[in-house]
Amino acid sequence: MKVSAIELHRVALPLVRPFETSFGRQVARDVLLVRVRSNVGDGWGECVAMADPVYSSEYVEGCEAVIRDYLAPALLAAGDVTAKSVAGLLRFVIGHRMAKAAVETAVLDAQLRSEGVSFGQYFGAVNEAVDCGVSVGISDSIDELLDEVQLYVDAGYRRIKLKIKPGWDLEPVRAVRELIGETLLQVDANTAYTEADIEHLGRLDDFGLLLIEQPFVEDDIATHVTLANAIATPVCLDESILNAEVAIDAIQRGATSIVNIKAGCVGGYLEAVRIHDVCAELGVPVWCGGMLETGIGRAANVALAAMENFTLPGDTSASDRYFAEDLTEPFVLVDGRLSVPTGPGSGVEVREDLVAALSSRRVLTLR
Ligand code: SMG
Ligand code: MG
Repeated sequence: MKVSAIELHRVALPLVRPFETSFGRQVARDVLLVRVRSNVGDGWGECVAMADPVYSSEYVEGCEAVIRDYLAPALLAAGDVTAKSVAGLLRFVIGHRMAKAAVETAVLDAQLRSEGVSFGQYFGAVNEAVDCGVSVGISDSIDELLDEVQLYVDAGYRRIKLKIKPGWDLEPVRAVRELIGETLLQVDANTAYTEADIEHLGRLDDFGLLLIEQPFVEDDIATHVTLANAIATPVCLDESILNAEVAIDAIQRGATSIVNIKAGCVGGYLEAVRIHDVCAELGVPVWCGGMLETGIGRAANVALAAMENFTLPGDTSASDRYFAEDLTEPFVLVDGRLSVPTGPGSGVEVREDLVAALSSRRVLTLR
């Protein structure tokens, strides 16, 4: 295809309830959407960057700048483009994986819509629906946490993930374990701990957790190895997984025995499929992470999560867990699962009227 224009949309989308993690409390998403216009049709991609650089070095304004000043001009100057050629075209820019992922996904969506192929078919999905988990933020009290968890259990979620940080770990986990019985339970620290906490984290072994996600900073593989050797709970990397090569290295060093794959963080769905494949070869199960995506990003995540080695429930929750109104038709939980869209490309339609109504500034069109 030949890309003729790239539009950058910014949407202010309130969350139905605040989401607190070890790095802060979020009440809304500041969503950057990329629409690629081409001779074969249009495609959309959602950037997963948060408003501030507190989860990752990337953040919305930075992503917008790098797309506007570097990625979009490179794509517009290229001749014939396919989703497979995008990563190579953009390789001259170091890092900026969230920005690159949004651009590549928009190209992939346009390409597959024109070919009549769904994301699921393209990725090699083997399931028609995926098991869903839900990520539960840090609460003001254990009672409030239990109320929220109960809502999700009642809604049918197949796995609960609790956000933890020093001072909010053993007691909430103990209380939730008592509440939910055998239901699958895991925790996510978002890098809030240090090597000095290893003995303390070992106490989580009492609660039969599926895994502990990313206790230490993203560039510290070594301390994750030490922890994995010290505790029974499996260690799972998220922020550290930058690409397939890092995943292989971390697995071979014994830092992670389960991998959280976030396509929006590793440069796109093609890289996410590569990570899935190398993990499968190494016998390491994976699950699909989430970045509070709207239906646009969720559609692609659900298709990815339908691949064979995604054997654990993902952070692929229903639209109503995040937003009063989604930017696409809503994703609805049925028996703890979401259906994989079957239509061409992402298989969902962007509600352009809503995108325009919630827009926080004028659309930027690059040609
Ligand atoms: O999309 O349901 C979701 C959120 C899942 O907890 C989630 N994501 O580190 O795994 C993670 C976090 C990153 C985003 S927190 C704002
Ligand atoms: Mg995480």
